[in-house]
Amino acid sequence: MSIPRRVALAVIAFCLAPLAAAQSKDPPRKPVVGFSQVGAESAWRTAETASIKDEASKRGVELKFADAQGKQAAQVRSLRSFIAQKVDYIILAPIVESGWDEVLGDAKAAGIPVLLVDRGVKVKDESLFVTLIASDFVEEGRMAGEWLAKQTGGKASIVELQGTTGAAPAIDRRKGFAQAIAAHPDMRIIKSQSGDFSRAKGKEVMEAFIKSEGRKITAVYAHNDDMALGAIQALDEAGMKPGAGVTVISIDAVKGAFEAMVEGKLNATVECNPLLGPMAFDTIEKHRKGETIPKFIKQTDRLFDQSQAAEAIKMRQY
Ligand code: GZL
Repeated sequence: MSIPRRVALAVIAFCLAPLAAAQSKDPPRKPVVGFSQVGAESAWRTAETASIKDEASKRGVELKFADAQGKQAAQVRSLRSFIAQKVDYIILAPIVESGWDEVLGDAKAAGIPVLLVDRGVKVKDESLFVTLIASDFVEEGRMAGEWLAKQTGGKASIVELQGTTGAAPAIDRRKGFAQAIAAHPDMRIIKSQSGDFSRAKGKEVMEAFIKSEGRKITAVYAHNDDMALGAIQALDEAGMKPGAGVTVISIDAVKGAFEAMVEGKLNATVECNPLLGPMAFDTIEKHRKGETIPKFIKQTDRLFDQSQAAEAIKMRQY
């Protein structure tokens, strides 16, 4: 008994339909991503911005970039604008830890996942962000303190240049350093003040420290290289021989720090990786596929001192 031709064709079409559908499926549309950046206060920040912008263009992702110029209110406005534009993802480098519950709640209500890069936030509900891609700042502070203890034989009168008030790296680098030197009663922080992560402010605050403490100062701990370079300028102008008479330790490991170590004016710096672009966009791709994302994606850091500077500077990307 022959099957009518039209029935046979219908059966074949039915069997091939799923295959045809699979082949016709377009690749998923590229996401549109809003990136709210702290500002441009340091060489580290510039490197981070470049890394995220470069990675977006490499992947053909439309990136809406907003520079908050150091103002949290500007960041909140940018996030609201991204929500109104219905972006697919938000990348946020939060200038300070607090004050994010409401706007991150609005992003969640709009169904827009938020990735934190470089700095964390304190929120009541951690489901307000997908993950934090950053260094462990307490560990960085501890590494700096332990190195200084070894370098000075556990005896130092330290002035501390803190980062931006309320920022996660400033809070935690201070905490880690204090933990490390607590084991050494002859290591004391005699002055501590924010230099806002900038070279100019770091120089200004260091000049005030020199004015009030003068030759009592035997070490400087700066929460980033930009402030350390400003402090080195102030020490030079005061004839206090940075890197020799006064030991200087900082964090970031940007190129300027290596140049200062080669010159013998900076003693050591703890690396804090700013090249977070690839990890950020890999994480977005994984999230889109429904993969489970850890709440904290920790970057590895290491310390560089003068003995490694001349070699290491040749390999530095930022
Ligand atoms: C660290 C970053 C800090 C850098 C500074 O992740 O937030 O902010 O250490 C930058 O140089 O200004």
